[in-house]
Amino acid sequence: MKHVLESVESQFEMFQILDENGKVVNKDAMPDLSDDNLKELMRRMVYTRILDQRSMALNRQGRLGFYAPTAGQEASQLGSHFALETEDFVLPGYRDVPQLIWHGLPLYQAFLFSKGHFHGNQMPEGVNALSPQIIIGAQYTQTAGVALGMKKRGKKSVAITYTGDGGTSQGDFYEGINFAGAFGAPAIFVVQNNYFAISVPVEKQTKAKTLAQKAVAAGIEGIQVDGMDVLAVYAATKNARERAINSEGPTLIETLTYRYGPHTTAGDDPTRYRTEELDNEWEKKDPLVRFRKFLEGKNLWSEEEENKVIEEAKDDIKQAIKKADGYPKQKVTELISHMFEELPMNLEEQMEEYKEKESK
Ligand SMILES: Cc1ncc(C[n+]2csc(CCOP(=O)(O)OP(=O)(O)O)c2C)c(N)n1
Ligand SMILES: [Mg+2]
Repeated sequence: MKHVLESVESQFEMFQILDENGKVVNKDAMPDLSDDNLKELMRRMVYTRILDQRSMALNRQGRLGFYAPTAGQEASQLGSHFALETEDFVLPGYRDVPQLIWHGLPLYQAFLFSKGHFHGNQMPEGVNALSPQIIIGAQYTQTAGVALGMKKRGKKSVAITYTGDGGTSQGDFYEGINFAGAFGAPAIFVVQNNYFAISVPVEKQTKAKTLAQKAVAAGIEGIQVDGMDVLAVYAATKNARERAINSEGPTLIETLTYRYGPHTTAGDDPTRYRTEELDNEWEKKDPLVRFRKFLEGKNLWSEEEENKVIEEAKDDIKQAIKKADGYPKQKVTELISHMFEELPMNLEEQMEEYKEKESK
């Protein structure tokens, strides 16, 4: 029995294309991306890093509400998203706002989501996504359902979802991957393993050596990827997408990554559960540094180009936060009517009360 476990675990070696120095270590796996595609990937990562820095600052100024930092996880988030098509459906967790933005959610709406405004959850026509899930793991069962729906309608598209290392301990995680496997649903399940569920380290979360190996019990494909290597994440997701639309079933992708900031802006102090050595170790693996070196080696990126992206991001953010600040405040009646299709009896009275108050 011990041998079975050991032989399973030894199969899940980390898939990498670019090492920490931006050197190609796996030429055969290099995805087919044009120079423009490669530059676009870098542009998105730089833009998203700036968005993270500005979001933290805006939160401190009281202009944003709930926010889960993303710095460190750009390759995991954007490399996987880059492998998708517009018709694919994205079911994000609370830390996955960048994927939503690159799937088409306007920035001002992402800010309204942070402020708790219902309009932040209203996907524009043609943006195939749900708003970020706060209930850990729930997006996994929803994804199995969305993907099965696509299959039944004969669509050549996939549903992709994201959770963290902590999320793999939830019942919904197992139900989702098992259901999708049983029904051959075109789903991609991403686990961004940033080694901590708030303050709980992954070693305390599970006895499993990898999270990717959890695919085995569901009878689906699983792969562990260097989540700081945007090309590896892209290639793994692209492959999973192709398999999914060719009726070869779902895939579980574990990306090894790190969040540089706190869990959320709600006030946890990472220095109480992580060491400086660990932080330093991960900053050396930084996805932007490594990809920048790779692109510079191909004469595809420069400081000038990067500064242009930074300015563009700052300008967009300035406009978007202004629009979010000026957006009509939500009313209690709106909150209730958007929550329920049919009003429960006990809320009818409150609805009347608030209609009255709001009309003054
Ligand atoms: C069902 C449920 N239980 C508990 C929580 C509280 N909670 C919020 S975030 C979190 C940790 C999640 O960690 P992980 O899955 O590793 O994701 P990360 O935040 O690291 O991206 C917990 C326990 C919740 N939101 N939902
Ligand atoms: Mg985590």
